[in-house]
Amino acid sequence: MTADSVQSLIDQLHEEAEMDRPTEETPDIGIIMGSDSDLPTMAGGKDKRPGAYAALVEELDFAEQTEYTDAPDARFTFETFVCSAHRTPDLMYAYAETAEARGIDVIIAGAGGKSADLPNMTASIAYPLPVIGVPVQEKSVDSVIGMPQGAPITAVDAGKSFNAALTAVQMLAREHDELRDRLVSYHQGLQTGVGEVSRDLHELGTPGFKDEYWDTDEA
Ligand code: RP5
Repeated sequence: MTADSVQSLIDQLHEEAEMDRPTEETPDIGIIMGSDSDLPTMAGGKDKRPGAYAALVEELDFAEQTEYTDAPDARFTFETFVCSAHRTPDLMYAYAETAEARGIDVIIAGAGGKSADLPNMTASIAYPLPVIGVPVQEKSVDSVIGMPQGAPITAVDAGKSFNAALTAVQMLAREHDELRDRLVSYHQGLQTGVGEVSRDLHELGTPGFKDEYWDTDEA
């Protein structure tokens, strides 16, 4: 028996799949996760490393689309849902089954625990849409990446949803030069940071560098 709150999401996904909306107005990336307890890893949060949300919004100028029929001004967007493979298998199935028709080009799917089945099952149902799996914990890695021959999934290391977002945008960039430019610019920013830190470490010396860069407690 499917709960009403879940059934209404399933119905909504199917209705949206029938709408045939212009591709510029549909989310390009779908982010799903097994539980809202995965959100700190999938999005980033206080005292957590930055996640997919930060990569997309802060580094690559994407916007989150919260209403399917009311796209943000940003050309490139993503959407976010919780759908558990084990608690709400119908919702997982509906999301994966309708994703392509709803205009999604790539899915990022994260799950934790030892039975992290959302990414691999979504990859099988959404095929040929690419799915990037994020094992939310180290113990989830095997269940995310362990797919049989002929049933592909792409995956990142445990917790690295930031990289999953970059990979998703790399896929989209094959068709959108603007995204290619944003990825290159992001990488140049990384290089600039390393160069500046390296020069400072060399020129300030280790004690001077610690004074400049570290909190007093760390030194
Ligand atoms: C997995 O079980 C979820 O992806 C989550 O990582 C884990 C625990 O879920 P909660 O009990 O916190 O909802 O399916």
